[in-house]
Amino acid sequence: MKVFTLCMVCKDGKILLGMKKIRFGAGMWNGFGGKVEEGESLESAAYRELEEEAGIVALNMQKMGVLNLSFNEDPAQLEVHVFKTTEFMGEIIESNEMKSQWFDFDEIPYEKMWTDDEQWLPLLLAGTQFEGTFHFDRPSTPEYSAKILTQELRLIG
Ligand code: 6OG
Repeated sequence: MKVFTLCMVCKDGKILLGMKKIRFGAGMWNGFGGKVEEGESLESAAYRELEEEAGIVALNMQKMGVLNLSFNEDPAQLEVHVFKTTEFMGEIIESNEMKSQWFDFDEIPYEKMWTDDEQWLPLLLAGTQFEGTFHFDRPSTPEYSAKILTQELRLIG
């Protein structure tokens, strides 16, 4: 089981998404995040990854949900802790991992995102906390969009 963070930056009715250039999820838009390091808290990892990938320092970090992700044709099991940031300092930069762009909430490019995002991102934008379990056929690649085989999505609170 690998533990990751994922931070969605939302401001003035827009969401900042990054086009992932390398590794897991390359070719797709996503929030900012990565692997939680040994001895690091989930929240510190979320702040660190956002700064590394988008160049900005968050002023708040709200825990919104957790995703349990697994695949039929791949042993990877991921626990992704999802956060929301609405205030930050600094200039958005392009990193070697991510090229970022703002999207209106009604123009989110779900067709070029992980297929689970369409299920939970509307909840996050509405301020609802969630816990989701998604089982996919296999990880997405730039040529193949992972299909959800089973899913469970629970709203919290
Ligand atoms: P690095 O390779 O940068 O971390 N991630 C997912 N995000 C979404 N929305 N859906 C998924 O469904 C995901 N699986 C992984 C977690 C990978 C980043 O990608 C996220 C991390 O933020 C399968 O270290």
